[in-house]
Amino acid sequence: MISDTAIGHPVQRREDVPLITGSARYVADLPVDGCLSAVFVRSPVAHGRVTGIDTGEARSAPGVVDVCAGGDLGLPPIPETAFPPLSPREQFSWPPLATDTVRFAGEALAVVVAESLPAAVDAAELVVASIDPLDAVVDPVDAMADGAPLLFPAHGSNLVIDVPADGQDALEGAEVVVRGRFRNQRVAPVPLETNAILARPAGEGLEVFASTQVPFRLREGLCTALGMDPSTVRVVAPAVGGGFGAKGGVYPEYLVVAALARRLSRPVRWVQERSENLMAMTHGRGQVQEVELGARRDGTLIGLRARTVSEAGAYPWRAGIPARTTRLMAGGVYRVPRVQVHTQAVVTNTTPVGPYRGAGRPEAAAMMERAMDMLAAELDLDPAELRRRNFIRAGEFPYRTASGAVYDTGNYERALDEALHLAGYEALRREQAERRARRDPMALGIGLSTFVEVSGGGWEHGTVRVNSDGSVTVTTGSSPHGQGHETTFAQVASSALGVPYDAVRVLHSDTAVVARGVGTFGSRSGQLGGSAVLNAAKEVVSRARLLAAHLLEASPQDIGLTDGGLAVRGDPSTRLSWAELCAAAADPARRPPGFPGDLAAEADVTAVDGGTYPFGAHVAVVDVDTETGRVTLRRFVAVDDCGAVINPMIVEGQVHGGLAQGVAQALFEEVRYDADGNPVTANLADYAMPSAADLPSWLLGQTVTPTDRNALGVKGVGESGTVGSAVAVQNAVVDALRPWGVTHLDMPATPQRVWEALRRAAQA
Ligand code: MCN
Repeated sequence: MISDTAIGHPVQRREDVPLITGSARYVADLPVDGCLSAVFVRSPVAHGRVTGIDTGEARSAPGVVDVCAGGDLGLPPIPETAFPPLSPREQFSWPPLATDTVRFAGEALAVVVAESLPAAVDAAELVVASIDPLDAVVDPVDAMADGAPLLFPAHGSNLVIDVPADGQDALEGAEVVVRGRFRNQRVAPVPLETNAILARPAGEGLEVFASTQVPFRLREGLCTALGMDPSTVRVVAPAVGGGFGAKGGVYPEYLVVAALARRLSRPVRWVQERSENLMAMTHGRGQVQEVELGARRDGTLIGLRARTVSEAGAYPWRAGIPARTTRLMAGGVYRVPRVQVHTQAVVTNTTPVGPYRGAGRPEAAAMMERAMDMLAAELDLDPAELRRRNFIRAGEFPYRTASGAVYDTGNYERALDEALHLAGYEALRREQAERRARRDPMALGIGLSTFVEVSGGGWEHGTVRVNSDGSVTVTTGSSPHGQGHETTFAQVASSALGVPYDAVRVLHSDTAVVARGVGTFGSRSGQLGGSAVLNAAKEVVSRARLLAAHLLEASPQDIGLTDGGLAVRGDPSTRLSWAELCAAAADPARRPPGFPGDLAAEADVTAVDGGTYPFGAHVAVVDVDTETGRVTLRRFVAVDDCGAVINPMIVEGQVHGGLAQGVAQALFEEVRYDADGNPVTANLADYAMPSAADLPSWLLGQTVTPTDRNALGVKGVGESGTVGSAVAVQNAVVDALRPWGVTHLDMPATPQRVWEALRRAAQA
């Protein structure tokens, strides 16, 4: 039956069976005869001059096939990603194996390749790196101070991105201004599967299996670095155990392993260990925000002025992506006539920072939503009321913001109404007032966030082909790693063609099978990849109508879709099944002159006006024990609007995952270093990643405001749960502590931090 698997229905993910039963194959599982194992030797210090790397003893260790360091492989350094108007600058490029300087603890210095993993691990211990330590700098603000140790002395400063605010004084005419300095702490993406790659020679070229979100981008990066023609390189992303944005780049290790496979003419595999992952996979967030929000006494916003200092880590590489997105989205869901953001990013002797679920939007939402709560407190207004007074109204779309985004569609007040209703807001405020009146040491906090984010930039590719047996093959350039594209894209194709859902196969993540594509990040796949599949399917239908009209001697306008084929409208007896149509197309005697020999089509879909703007409203309810500082998240309501929905079950799952990561940032997670740049959270005992037991049961609501920027009406959902949730919890904690004199608390709200904030406030 098509009806209960069509677009809009909660179809169970077809991906789940192989994933849950263990038959899915990750890079580490691929059976490849004669495969060598690579192990990286990493810098034990955060900053230093490399004076020599002695690989002699390692080379002669049992089972060792090769040891390379520094420039041995002749690989070019990895370029910085552009931050318009700045273009990539060579001096900040990242050498795949450190040459003269190491800039963070965990930076790759050398690689050992051996017949077995244990042999490679043992031999790696024998590589001796001589490093003259240099002073390290860890804190981004310290890194900007005069006299700070410089990571790139030729640049003269650690400030690598400095884009001033534009526009006139944002606060002019404000009757009240609230000011804050917020620290959006650095967190680690921690996908279940770490980075991993297997490269093997294939004729003159290479076959590469990698844990990546972007097979086409990886192929391009490999070809550029190795001087190869893309037609000779095949990249496959097999089962990928999550990425959360951090697998969107071409890592140094990936270039090294591919180069080794060529150099040794043998397959080489590398699978990152967990501690290695916590040091060498890009981190996320890491932004210090100085914010001033001006308003009139009635709460009407006048302007936002901010300076954001993003941590780039040791190499700017992909750090510009979140930094510029925070700038774009700074004004949030409000009519803010003037927004001025001074965007900076600095290098420090720490792991490079890059996009992580939300990539700059959670930072923007946290900045604005904390400031809105401060303003509400200053004006003695209910935070919900202050938000209501300032929302961009439903009739004002498309809406051009002061920072240059053009929001497509929205109804922010409706989302807030729904969230407040689901949370039982009035009753909660009454309970809070009662507890405050009796000075209950168990404080109740209610935190709101109303947020908007940007999703789905760039373009994506899809094809649809009807096979001779009437089944359908879809290909997509997107590369799912937990998002369920095989399910949702099959729903799209089956709905558009009127074929059973089970008759549709979706192929992806293999550059030998898919002609071109971009990949999966930025909550882009449903709207761009899904719409490409829809457009290709519609093209197949319109061609099939011409063919059916020819065969049935009818006018194409009179031909319609019927269950499993096409027929003259109102006359099911004329039905031609898809298999019959396919056979007719293949037969030159039966198809019309000039008609192609198959029923297939392709489509590329490009984002309109920078993408779509999903939004929502979250309400967090916390109990804070003011005697111990312990925070318990009692209730969490999330209303997310991602436009039209292809699969509500998958959308819910995506929101759940996003909420978990946002709440984790609010309450538990933080990447930390000591003053010398040694990582102190490089394993999962020290890095507090929550389990399901640490999280509440989410209460979800939904509003549906379709976009007019793609054929499906779909906006992104993969990140929105993360965008609004962290600050909702943070606002709830601060709300709980207000009677104790606490006006702001940086994340994560660990018991110690909460307790210290209470102590400080009591002493003030
Ligand atoms: N969808 C839908 N209706 C909508 C929007 C989306 O049914 N209105 C479906 C899509 O068809 C797709 C899924 O929901 O099956 C997510 O779609 P989308 O929002 O387009 O996001 P992407 O597929 O592009 O996934 C990227 C997004 C990002 S950016 C991060 S980070 C993230 C996320 O997905 N990382 C994840 N979700 C993740 N989920 C898992 N399990 N693992 C990760 O690493």
